[in-house]
Amino acid sequence: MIADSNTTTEKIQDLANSHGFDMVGFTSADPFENSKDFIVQRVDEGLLSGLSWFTKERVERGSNPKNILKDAKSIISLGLSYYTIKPKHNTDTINGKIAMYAWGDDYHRIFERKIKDFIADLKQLTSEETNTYWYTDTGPMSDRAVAQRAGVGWFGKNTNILTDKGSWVVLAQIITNLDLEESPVSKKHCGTCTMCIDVCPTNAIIGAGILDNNKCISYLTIENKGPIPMELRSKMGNWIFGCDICQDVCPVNRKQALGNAYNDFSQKDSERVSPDLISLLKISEDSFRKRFAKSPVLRAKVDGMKRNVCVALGNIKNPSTVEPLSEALIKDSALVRGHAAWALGQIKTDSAIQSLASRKKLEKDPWVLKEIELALNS
Ligand code: B12
Repeated sequence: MIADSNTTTEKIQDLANSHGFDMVGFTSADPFENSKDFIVQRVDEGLLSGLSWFTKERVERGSNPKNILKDAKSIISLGLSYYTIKPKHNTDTINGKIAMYAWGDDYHRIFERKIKDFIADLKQLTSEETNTYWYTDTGPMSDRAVAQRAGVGWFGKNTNILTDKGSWVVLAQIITNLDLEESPVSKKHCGTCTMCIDVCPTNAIIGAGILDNNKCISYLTIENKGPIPMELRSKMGNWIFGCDICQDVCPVNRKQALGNAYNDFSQKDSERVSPDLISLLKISEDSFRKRFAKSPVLRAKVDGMKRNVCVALGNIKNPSTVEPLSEALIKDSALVRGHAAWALGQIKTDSAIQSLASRKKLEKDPWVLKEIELALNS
């Protein structure tokens, strides 16, 4: 479509930089055969089985950009760094931890705003006939496979794309009918380092570049809508939404710089970073929506969040939390009641045992009843 593709690619690179994308790379719209095979294998092995929507059909469709945009020729891969400074939190309260990508505004919104503006200018630069189709996260494409092939970064053993600016990066891509020059693929790799594998408390990284979704704290606290497997609860510490452990230890992340969209990702309110767990346990659905307005945290839903809070409290084991947990054991949904029972069983003071014993006489839900019995016998 464009004769002088070299120059156009450079101009698009400059345009993307001027729109504040921290990383920009280009790759062809050829099928992603290698990553398709890897991902299908992971699906077959059941490593993504908790995500019912993550099917082989979806992977097949997402692996060929031409299934999405018929006249696709290239893909523009875009990255935004979400690295930000943690606000100080109240040390008098008992706090949980939220993964860094979720401290500020939801990155889907941030990308949407930026990509729409960028595409408008891209059409001005090239032609109104330029076709585009963009995704971040929610599409069938592997955002990481695109970023890797477009030279934005390399696959870390924790499965994240590591870039020269670290792995605190979210990814998006624009498929287009423009014929663009491909960026060189990064030659970097993790070498012999296995820190992320060694440190994961649930042993979710079962091999270099292989994650068992069902054990990942990020999955357990965000995507999983049911009970958290009992054997994993005590390994989750006080993470209540997502997890950053495998990125925190990564040597590539030692050097850090703030990204261009820092203002969107940063957070001054420590309650959206290290929330007071007791107030979260008591929060109403309405207040939850208000407190986490525009935040990815809403994805957990109020009951999922309260479930996570119970697990964190069960790990912190502070006797002062017996009262609010006992209240949750009576008032909340079955999902929360069951995890409140577990937490009380971990704290195991006389009053915790008393609450469990009195609830046992009234509880009607068979799963919660079982949790209470296990907590009493633990
Ligand atoms: C499903 C999903 C999850 C699942 C499963 C994660 C997983 N690793 O598969 C859960 C809920 C656990 C999750 C968690 C997180 N996610 Co997520 N997630 C996705 C989603 C929707 C699909 C990912 C996918 O295809 N998984 C299937 C697996 C098999 O693919 P893969 O991990 O990419 O596998 C590749 C490597 O293993 C590599 N490979 C194969 N063999 C080998 C061998 C070696 C030696 C190596 C090094 C690599 C390697 O090739 C594979 C194929 O490309 C993408 C968005 C999208 N549409 O792409 C976001 C995405 C991957 N998530 C993202 C983020 C930010 C996170 C979290 C950091 C959030 C948090 N803090 O809690 C964690 C990170 C956990 C982790 N270590 O992966 C970002 C990642 C950005 C980046 N820098 O990589 C994405 C791209 C969203 C976005 N648009 O920015 N996520």
